[in-house]
Amino acid sequence: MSRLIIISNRVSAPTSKGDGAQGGLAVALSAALRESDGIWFGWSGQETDSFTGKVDIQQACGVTTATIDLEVQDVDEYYNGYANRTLWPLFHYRIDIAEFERGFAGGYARVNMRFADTVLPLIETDDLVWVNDYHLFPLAARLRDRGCRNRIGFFLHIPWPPMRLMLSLPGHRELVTSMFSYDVVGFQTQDSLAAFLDYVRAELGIDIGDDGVLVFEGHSLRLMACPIGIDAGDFVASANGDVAREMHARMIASANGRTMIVGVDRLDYSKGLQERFLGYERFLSTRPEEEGKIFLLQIAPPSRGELQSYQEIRATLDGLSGRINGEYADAEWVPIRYVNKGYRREQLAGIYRAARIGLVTPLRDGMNLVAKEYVAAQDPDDPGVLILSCFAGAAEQLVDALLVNPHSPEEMADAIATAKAMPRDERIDRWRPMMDNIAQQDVIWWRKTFTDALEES
Ligand code: ADQ
Repeated sequence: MSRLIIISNRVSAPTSKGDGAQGGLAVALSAALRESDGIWFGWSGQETDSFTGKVDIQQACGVTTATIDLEVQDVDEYYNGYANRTLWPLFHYRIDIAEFERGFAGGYARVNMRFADTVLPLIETDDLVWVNDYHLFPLAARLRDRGCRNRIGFFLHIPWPPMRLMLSLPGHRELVTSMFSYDVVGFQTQDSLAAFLDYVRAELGIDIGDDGVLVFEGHSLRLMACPIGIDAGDFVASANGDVAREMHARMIASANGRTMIVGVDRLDYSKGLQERFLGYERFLSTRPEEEGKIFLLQIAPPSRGELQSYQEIRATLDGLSGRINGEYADAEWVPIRYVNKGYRREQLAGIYRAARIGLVTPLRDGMNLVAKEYVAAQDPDDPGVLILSCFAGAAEQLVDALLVNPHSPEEMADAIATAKAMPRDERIDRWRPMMDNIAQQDVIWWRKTFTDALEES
């Protein structure tokens, strides 16, 4: 196995296993880095007055991390700007809030050069280089400019937008053609891959060969759909561990015989939280006999709070949850428990298991790991029901969920009613194939499928 150099915007430094602070992605990538004696490179999260290019190399739990600090202006233009105010909204179909500022694009180009300059000396001849996510689209091109001839792969964690949306990005052609400096580009879904192909057919006039390879100006690029999974074995073990059991028992006690619905999302407009609250409100308003018999626990830790669009979604949800609770609550019951904090993975596993219904209704999502975690945490003899947005990448795999259009409050209300009334046999029949998929196409499968393709390229 070649040595692996993983590059992403942020580096999730490994912690001792089992403390629940690390996500499945970090666990899986750390395992690969340990096996291959590799390096994880990225931004430290720290800001400096002026860029020094100093690389801080650390060893933790058998993994080598290499990080750089960025200038305040870099963070404003590249991270808060182009990544989170231009690409993130546009790639989640929110052209209405995407901001197209030349300063952002300039900062993005500059930081990608800074990444290339600082990571290049760490790369050895036979290393595989794996770049992750939308912060770093042009990185391979900048590495090639500097003479790097290694195999370089790219994985996009968010959706690839439809061609007509992509055309609204100033400099779209430059961004896409820079991707031909990669050897392999991986998407979460067939849908994203097809949207990318639509673009290159229409704008670059090229098409994919029978071998799955695109050729543009002498560069060959292999495309693949390679859905990310969770660390299923570890998550199932977490759900059966002491911390999860205790959390489960506390949730069951506090539910007091009521049906619990759970939602767990970063507080982000792509997650459809407002629409979810409205769908749940529709359920309550059309089924008065359910009042007092059900509640929604929505866990939503704030993210990117310095950006205005995130402050607005937070204020909207505060208002909406307050209004719905004000209208329906009584002395012994509130319909929505709205919690803005994070939980450890083991605690989440216990909470998922206590919920008869998992409500995962993003308006757009590359994959959505919460849907998979909810399924993996269930009791095989008495599983809950997953209600899943048809616009989450996970819907390509989890076809036995109750799939809904998250924009339709009626569909969501009907799905809640169906899930609540679903007999145990049907719940098991739906859960089993989803669990089999999650166990088989887990995060280790994802990492191996991608790196094997890169190694063969
Ligand atoms: P995210 O948009 O962050 O990821 P998601 O896939 O749902 O979305 O992953 C969120 C992770 O954070 C889950 O593991 C979840 O358990 C955890 N989490 C959320 N709320 C939490 C809380 N309150 N406490 C503790 N943990 C919490 C991006 C893309 C997704 C894609 C992933 C991985 O937007 O589409 O699935 O990357 O590729």
